[in-house]
Amino acid sequence: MARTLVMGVLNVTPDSFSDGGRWVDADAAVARGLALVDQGADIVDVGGESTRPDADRVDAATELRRVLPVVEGLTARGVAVSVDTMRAGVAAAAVDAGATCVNDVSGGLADPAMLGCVAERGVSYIAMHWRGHSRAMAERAVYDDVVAQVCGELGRRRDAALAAGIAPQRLVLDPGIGFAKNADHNWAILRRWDALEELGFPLLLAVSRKRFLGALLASGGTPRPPHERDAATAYLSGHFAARGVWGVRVHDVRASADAVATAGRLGER
Ligand code: PMM
Repeated sequence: MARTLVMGVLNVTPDSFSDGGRWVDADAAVARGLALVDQGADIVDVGGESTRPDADRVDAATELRRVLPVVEGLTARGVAVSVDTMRAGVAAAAVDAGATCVNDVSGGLADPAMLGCVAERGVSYIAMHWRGHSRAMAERAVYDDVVAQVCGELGRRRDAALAAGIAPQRLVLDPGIGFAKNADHNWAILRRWDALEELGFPLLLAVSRKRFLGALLASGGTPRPPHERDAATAYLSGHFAARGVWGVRVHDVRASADAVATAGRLGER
């Protein structure tokens, strides 16, 4: 792998925490995806279901209706697309429409058909650490040793993905920053990235605009709003690119693409 990949976030949802409601129209979403590529995205991650804390689930038909035209529109224009979904049916339809990667925040736990579906289609798979749907997330943010437990639980998802027949060279792992984790949990995981590296697979960093950055940058008790968390996000993109992370999933693509390029040049020998 030459360098860290930049995955641009494209949420085709009315309610995602940072870009919800902006790209619900398919043409606008495709245009947004093309703009992300212009800004330096290697992959556009298209999602039709918000996973923010307390979000309600959408039904499969709605999710498919949101995602499919956008995947088709982007892949027709030669854009590499991943589909952000927990549903095997949505993943299958998106792959059939040209998506080359399935990004599953549940790591195969939400839909028992997911791992087999991905294995059968031979596409890449991002398995994230997950402890339950949005409504149950906060109460499950309880750990004795967050680093050891996240690594242990994610290691079991790795094993399940491989056992289902997903090719090792197509598997990426993600600790799921902000998913059933409070700010201290998130920082602990980021500080102990070496423990995740020991799982032996490429890693995705997905911190973009997340709540723990808003808390870090709060002023007078008011969290920094999501779209003003991009400098902190880009710093982490550069930092983890220097560590050789496989990819960074971000909203502000330009800043993180610049950070990744800078880290790459600095790391040359
Ligand atoms: N976070 C969100 C959505 N999809 N996918 C992966 N692999 N990892 C994440 O941490 C992740 C994700 C939520 O953020 P968004 O609402 O801004 O997309």
